[in-house]
Amino acid sequence: MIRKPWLGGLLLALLVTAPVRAESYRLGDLEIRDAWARASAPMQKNGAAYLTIVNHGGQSDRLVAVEGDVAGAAELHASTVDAQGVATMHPVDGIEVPAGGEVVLRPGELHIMLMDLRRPLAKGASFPLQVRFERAGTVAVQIEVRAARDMPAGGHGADGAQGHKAH
Ligand SMILES: [Cu+2]
Repeated sequence: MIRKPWLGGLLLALLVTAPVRAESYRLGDLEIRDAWARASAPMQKNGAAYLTIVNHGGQSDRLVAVEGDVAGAAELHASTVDAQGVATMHPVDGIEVPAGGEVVLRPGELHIMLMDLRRPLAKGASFPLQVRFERAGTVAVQIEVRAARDMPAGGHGADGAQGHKAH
């Protein structure tokens, strides 16, 4: 006997939609979502923020600058791992967002480097960053601070933590 088969479907739907997703922002043809930063350790000098940019338009754009009073400066960085497995990172002029494509900033890869944090990044808090694109202009994005262990699977880059002591 099948009792209330719809209940299972309802519960499944709730489970699927339950995870809290960061807000998404629209700026012209660009959509910015999943904006987050890793919680900082006490006395940590630099932090890192990440986001996903989707370009729904037919022309490419470039992420060219990020600003926010949470840090002394914000830079766009790329991380690379050399043949010896040593992670290094370097500033980049901009990050291309191809027409109809998307770019994901994530630990161990492209990231927004928050230099000289003015206050610790506490899990559960959030802070605004001004994100500027060459064509689309500037949008204020609220960055959610997450615990390091909440990072997406597969990413374990050093940016924002140990790796940035070299700065
Ligand atoms: Cu960096």
